[in-house]
Amino acid sequence: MNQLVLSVPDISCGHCVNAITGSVGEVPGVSAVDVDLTTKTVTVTGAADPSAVRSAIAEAGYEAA
Ligand SMILES: [Cu+2]
Repeated sequence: MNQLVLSVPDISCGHCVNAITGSVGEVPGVSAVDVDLTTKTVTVTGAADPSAVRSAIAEAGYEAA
């Protein structure tokens, strides 16, 4: 099972966490999403295409560094 860790500096509150979790969770191949408010990172577990994960984060209104 692959794991992808992306830094998303604009994560600032629970709303951000929920928005990104929901959007990335819909990407095909994603089995788990963990958004860490403290470290401002998004950890994606599964076989998802990394570019699709980045797009989902962008659709939620954020940008992966
Ligand atoms: Cu927020």
